[in-house]
Amino acid sequence: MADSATFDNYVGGRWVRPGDYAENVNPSDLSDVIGRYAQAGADTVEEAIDAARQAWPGWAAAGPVPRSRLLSRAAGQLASRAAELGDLLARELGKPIAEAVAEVNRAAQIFDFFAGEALRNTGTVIDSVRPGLIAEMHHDPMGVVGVITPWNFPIAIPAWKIAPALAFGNAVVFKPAGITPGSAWELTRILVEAGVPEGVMNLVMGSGSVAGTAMTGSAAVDAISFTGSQAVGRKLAGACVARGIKVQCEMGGKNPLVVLGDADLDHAVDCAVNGAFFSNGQRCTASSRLIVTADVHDEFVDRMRARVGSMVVGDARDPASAVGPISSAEQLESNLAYVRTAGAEGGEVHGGERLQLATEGYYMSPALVTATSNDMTINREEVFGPVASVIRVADYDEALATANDTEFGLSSGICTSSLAHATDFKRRSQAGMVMVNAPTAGVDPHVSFGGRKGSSYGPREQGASAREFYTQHKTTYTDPR
Ligand code: UN1
Repeated sequence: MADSATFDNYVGGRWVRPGDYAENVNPSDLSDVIGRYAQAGADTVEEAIDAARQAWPGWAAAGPVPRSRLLSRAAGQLASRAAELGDLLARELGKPIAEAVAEVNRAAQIFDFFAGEALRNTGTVIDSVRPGLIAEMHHDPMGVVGVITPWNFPIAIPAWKIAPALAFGNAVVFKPAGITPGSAWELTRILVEAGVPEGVMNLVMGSGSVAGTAMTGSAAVDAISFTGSQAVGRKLAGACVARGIKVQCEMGGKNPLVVLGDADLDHAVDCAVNGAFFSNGQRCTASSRLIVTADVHDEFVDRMRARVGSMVVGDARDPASAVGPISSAEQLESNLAYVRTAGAEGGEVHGGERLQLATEGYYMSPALVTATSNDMTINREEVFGPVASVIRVADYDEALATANDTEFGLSSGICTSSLAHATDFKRRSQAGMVMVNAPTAGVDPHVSFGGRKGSSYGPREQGASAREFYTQHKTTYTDPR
């Protein structure tokens, strides 16, 4: 297990010491070393996959009750330790503390939901066209499932992949993002203490290029669920399809929030601030394009500038901070470069500056870029930081066309008091999730999640839809003679 500040991988029911550890530091205070985390080589990933292969038939045969109970116990632990685990999450990622604690509670709710789903894996009996025969549809486990997760929701996204994988009788090999190993390690330990059988749950912390590639290249993995960038997701999906294995990718967005002149403007500003800047804007569901009709544009911009300008940036564990540090030096540099490009292409930049605070950390002020057009880089590419742009449009029709003019299609939103426009937008928005008078980000733990176009590939995640990915169909015919 762990000694003072080293954290090992978990393979085949044992905590395994690697050749290498990597230090992880707090982005709010670079002098704060959180711990030293194991770095899995390709050999460790192979061992984890072998262990999962051997363990999964037993888990598949265990039936729903042990699986449901395991998930319930994990949910209880997550909920009762939400304050402590939220603090760790805020410390390793820089997510503001209230949101970090809320994320742990959300992970608990996800485990609770799938504890129920484990008991509801019903099939279908169909009358055969041949008298006397019985046709049945079953949902069988996939086998060994690889779970590759990003850093921005380091406990909720692993929860919404691992909980259904285990609920439906699969064995898991879990590769978390390199900069948020602590939450992944704690989640794994919770499952171990809750009694997950040896080999059913494996943790392989390490780099994407080594551990992720080893997992994608293994012939013994039956399915991979991935959330992360479009570039990595497309490559991974290609590799999985070439090997004929099931794959699910969730790859980000460039989500529009439309504000019409008949909207409750205070509420629209709340939705935009929440959607664009909560969680430091590091959400694939972030409202990064604010599309506003001309009749209300100037008033909306004035109110947004006042709100965004007054957001307190500081240490993520300080409850006074509305915006924490950016997750890493690379991400900070990338955000600042997008802001510079937006200015160079003609946008008016408000905020978006590098900040030096009391502790050395990856701080920047949130940025609102006004006077943009939808063809500018800032409106085409996902920034993944506290940066939002405003696009002025003439009317609803132009707003809808602009909202849909993107290669992404994860979420979208509209603020309006017009039932006709809200209904039309729900119908014609080319996004997987459409919000009316609500932020584009922030989703329920028990409802299907996923996008269209370049945002997603494969079956939906979460809610009742999750079973589609974590099980495979079997049709049987029986003549009971
Ligand atoms: C949310 O908006 O609450 O990576 C969840 C992401 C998404 C999760 C967003 N997969 O940001």
